[in-house]
This record gives sequence, C-alpha cells and structure tokens, in this order.
Amino acid sequence: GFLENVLNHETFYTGKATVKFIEDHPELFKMPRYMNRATKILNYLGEVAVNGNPSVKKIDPSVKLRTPKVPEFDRLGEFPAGTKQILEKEGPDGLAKWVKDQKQILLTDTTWRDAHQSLLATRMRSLDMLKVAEGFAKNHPNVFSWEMWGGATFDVSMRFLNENPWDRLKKMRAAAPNTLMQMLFRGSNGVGYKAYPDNLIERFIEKSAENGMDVFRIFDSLNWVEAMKVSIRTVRERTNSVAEACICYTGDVLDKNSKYNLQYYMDMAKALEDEGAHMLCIKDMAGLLKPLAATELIGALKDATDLPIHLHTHDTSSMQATTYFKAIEAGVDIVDVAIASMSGLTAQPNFNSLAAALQGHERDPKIDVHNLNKYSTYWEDVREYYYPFESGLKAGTAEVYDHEIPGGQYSNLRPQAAALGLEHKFEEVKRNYALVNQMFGEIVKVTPSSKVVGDMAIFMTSNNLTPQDIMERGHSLSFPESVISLFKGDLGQMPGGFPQELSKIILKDKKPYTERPNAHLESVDFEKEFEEFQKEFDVYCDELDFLSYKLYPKVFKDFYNSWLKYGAIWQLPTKAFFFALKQNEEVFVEIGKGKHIIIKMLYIADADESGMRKVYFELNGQTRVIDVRDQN
Ligand code: 3PY
Ligand code: ZN
Repeated sequence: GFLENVLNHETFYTGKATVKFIEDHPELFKMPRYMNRATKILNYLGEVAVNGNPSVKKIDPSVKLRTPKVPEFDRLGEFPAGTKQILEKEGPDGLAKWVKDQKQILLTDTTWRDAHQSLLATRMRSLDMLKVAEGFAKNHPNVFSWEMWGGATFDVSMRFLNENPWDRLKKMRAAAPNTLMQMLFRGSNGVGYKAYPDNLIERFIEKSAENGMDVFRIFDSLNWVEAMKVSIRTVRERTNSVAEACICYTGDVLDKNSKYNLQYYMDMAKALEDEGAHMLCIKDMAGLLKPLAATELIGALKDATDLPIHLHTHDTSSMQATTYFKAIEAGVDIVDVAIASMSGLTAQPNFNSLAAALQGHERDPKIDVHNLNKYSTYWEDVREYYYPFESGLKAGTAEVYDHEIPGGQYSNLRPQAAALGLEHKFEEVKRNYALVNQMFGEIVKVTPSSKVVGDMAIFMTSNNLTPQDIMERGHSLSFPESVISLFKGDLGQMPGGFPQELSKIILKDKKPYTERPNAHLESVDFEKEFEEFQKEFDVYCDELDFLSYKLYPKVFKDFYNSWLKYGAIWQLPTKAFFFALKQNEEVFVEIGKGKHIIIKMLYIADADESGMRKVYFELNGQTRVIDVRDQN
C-alpha cells in the first residue's frame, strides 16, 4: 500500500525526503513500483514454482548442473589499457588507422551476443556475463572488441529474460572499461524487424553511444546502401564511435553466374567508404564464404578500399576456421570468434583453437590460450543451464551451401516448422528455402529478409506448392503478409530489383514503391511523446525506456508490467530463474551493492477452490507466503 511505497522509495529511505516529497510523487498512491524488492523476487519465485518459466518447455531431471567457476583475476588491480583507450585517444579514424597498422590478427569475441543468439535462442542472461566480464577484460586486454549487444538481444532480453537491455549495456561497459563494446545494428530497421523513422534511428544511435557503445556494425538486410546512410552518418557525425559498415555475403563469389561477384562486392565497399564508414565488415551470416573465395574476396576488397576489413562468419559447414586462415593470409584485419565451449556449428569459429593454431604464425594474435581455456570451462558449465534452448544440431553440414540459411535462423527454423506441425517435412522446408531464394532473384538473406524467405518456404511446404504452382496459380493464392510487404518495398530495394512477374503475382493490385520505407514514416516528436509516455507508464521511466517503447510498444509494456510485479529478477541466479527452487533449496541473491537476501523454498500448498496456491518461503529466516494462481 501507500505507506510501504513511501517507506521503500529511495528518496525516503536514503533520508532525503522533505514535506514536498509526497506532493512531488503522486505515483506513490497507485504504483507498486517501490514495493519491497525482496517481496517482488518472491512473487517471481512463487510464480515459477507453481507455473514454471514460460520459456522452459520441458525440464530434464537427468541434466547435471555444475556451479560455474569464475577464473581468477586481480580484483583490486587496474585494468590494463586496451582498444577502448586507443579509441578515446585517437578517435574513430585514428582507431581505424591503428587497426590497419597492426601486423597481428585482431579478434572480436562474439560469446556475449551472436554465439548465444545462434546456439541458445539468444537466452544468455546478463548475470552470467557480468560474473566474468571484469576478469576477462583484465586477463585478455588485447581482444579487439566484444560483440555484446544488438541483433535479437534487445527484444529477447525484454520478452523472455525480464531484463532491461540498456542495463546490460551500461553494466558491461562499466565492467570492461578497457575493451571496445560492439553491437549489431540493422540499419534503418534498428534493432527491430521493420523500418523506423529516421530520427528514432538517430536518437537510438546517440543514446547507445552515450551509454557505452563503441562499434556499430551496420547492415541492411538487402545490401541496400541507401538504407544504411542515416546510420553511418549518425555514428560518424554525432558520436565518437566507429561506423563499421557491412556487406552481407550471399551465394558464392567464385560462381561466375551469380550477381554477387567480385565486382559487386568491390562496388559496394567503395560506396560504403564514400558514405563515411570507418571500417568494413564482410558479414557472412550463413557461413558461405569458402576458403579459396576468402583469398579472392579479401584481396579484391583491399584493392578497392583503404578501410580495415573485419570478417564475420558462422561455422555451420564446420569449415570456417580454414576460411579464417586464408583470410588472415590474404590480409584481413579482424575476425570474429566465440569462446570454445560456445563456438562452432551455427555460432562463430572456435576462439581458443584458432588462437592456439596461430601460435608462431607471423600474425599470431598473442592470446594466453591456457587462461582462455579456463573461460571456456566457465561457459561450458553456464551453457548447461540453458539446455532447454539448445537446437540439438550435432554436426556441420555442407547443405548450407545449397539453402544458405543464416546461422541464427537455422537453429530456429526447425522449432518454427515443428510448431506448425511440419517437423517431418523439415527437409522440404530447407529445399523450399533454397527454391524461394532463386524465385526471389537470389535475395540477401539476413534479419529481417531471411524471415520472409523462411515464411515463404513454410507457406509452400504447408500448402504443397512448387515454384511452378506459384507462377501458374499464384493470382488466386493469398501470400504471407511478410512476403507481400517485402515485394511492396517495406524492407527496401534489392540489387537489380524484385523479379517483375512474381512481384505482380504477389502484390496483385497493391502498388510497390522504391523510396526508402523510412521516408513514409512520421518523425517522432520526442518532447511531446515522451511526456505522454511518462503519463502512461510513470515518471521514473526515462528516455532509454522511451526508446525501448518506441521500438517495441507491446513488448515494452509487458516487460514494464512484469517489472512492476517481479522487480529486478535479472539478479536471480540462472537456475532459480529458469527452473524455480525445489523444496528446501536455498538461493542467495545480491539485490544491490553489498545487499544480499537468502531465500529458502519451504513448500507449495494445494490449490484452493478458486485455483490459488500458497507458496511458503523463508526470507532471511522469516516465513513469507505468496499467493499464486495455478495456471495448469
Ligand atoms: C541479427 O540481425 O540479429 C543477426 O544476427 C543477423 O545475422
Ligand atoms: Zn552472425
């Protein structure tokens, strides 16, 4: 109630309240915002004890969970200087020059973002990262950057982890002040799945940089440079961060019949350099860049531009370490790797093994592999807690060169097909994915365009349609919304345009357009809308929350409501978060700096006639009871 709200308000309990305090904070009368933090955590633990965590579909009692051991580090020692200090001192152009001047190969660690996005459905929690962030930064100061934000992490952290994505950025930044923080940014689609107004994209970039983002890896899902301009320019002109512009690698550059040939990549590289990119990235999201193709492509790009070149791939074929070797010998500047136990298959190649294999090479990255292996053990133990999100993939596959499904989507497509009752037809879904690629005119496939290709493949599979059926009977078929939207121009334009005949079949009487989709969107009126936003939510929601809301209104609203009810449950250990506490199990939770609580699960009472159960806990030795509706 009101009194509890006041007593738990930080202005009050820190002794700063004046008479005006209550007048200034009308929200205290209605908001459970300042309900005791421990009580909120008990609400959550009670809820998952009775109904389970909605993300965890099946608990496997045979999985043995070990306690992950944090490798030792000097807690009181200074952080050795790293790439962040170079950026601070030299600025983004100076950093780019520094990168080009290095003889050694530089490494970006994707363990914190793409590796778990591709292996564990993006479910890695901040707490598990933060436990090792400081130590890793101190023990491995010569890692070029950590890719730790953006892509799917932004919405997934709110949707499934009850975490504020901005807090992850701020906390990781603070934990590793010597290392560059890097994110994946979908250009005019931001960290979403559709175009947003330009001024929202600009504000998002500015606020990300202010809160610690150093390297913006910017791509467009159709390789349309036009759609990347606003992002590149904003990073260059309004921040002190690096604009790393991507070319999404598609098809096979050595295939003379493909429109994605060497000339295509060289032209795009020059265009991105002209737009002001500080660095270039070859974003090989499906892992299609073969070793010999890497030699050609890196060589050609080094001739075409003066920018440093960063190579990103996924190891779906299990050949990509060889590609890295070839790229390194051809002069690539930086490659993306993931810690051993979080590497391989749909994730990035193995950091530890690559660093070990390069010892004695003239471009040796000079990594302490012995120490790095301890981090692999840590992540191996952490990974066990995420077993409900494993894709079950067992080995690399050469099929990826046929279907070209991106790593992040590959591990998702099977469950998506299964949810529609098509698991037994998964081979056909993959075949159709390849056919759709051809029908759509060799389209770049990466979020969000890859989703459209997947939707179309599933549509064809579930309706038993061949490409010929589509061309002959398509006029009477209603296509998935995302497919219509793509052909209308809502994701931008593709190299060489959309195939005309198919476009007419899909669009029927709808008219396509060729301007940037963002040009049709009304600008955000920040002052006015922020005020309305605070009225709808509360005055403690800040500008970062507002950005989350503008990108994902519904997701933010649900997240906000869960936050009011459960509070900062990102602080709960992962086991308790996903699997609840068993009878008599105890958990130690750090709820603030130097502030801890101990929660013990006592028992769950039977449901009463209205379906409510009482869950009994001990909180710091005192019995507490939480009422939970049994949803089963
Ligand atoms: C994303 O956009 O999330 C990706 O990882 C694309 O590769
Ligand atoms: Zn990737």
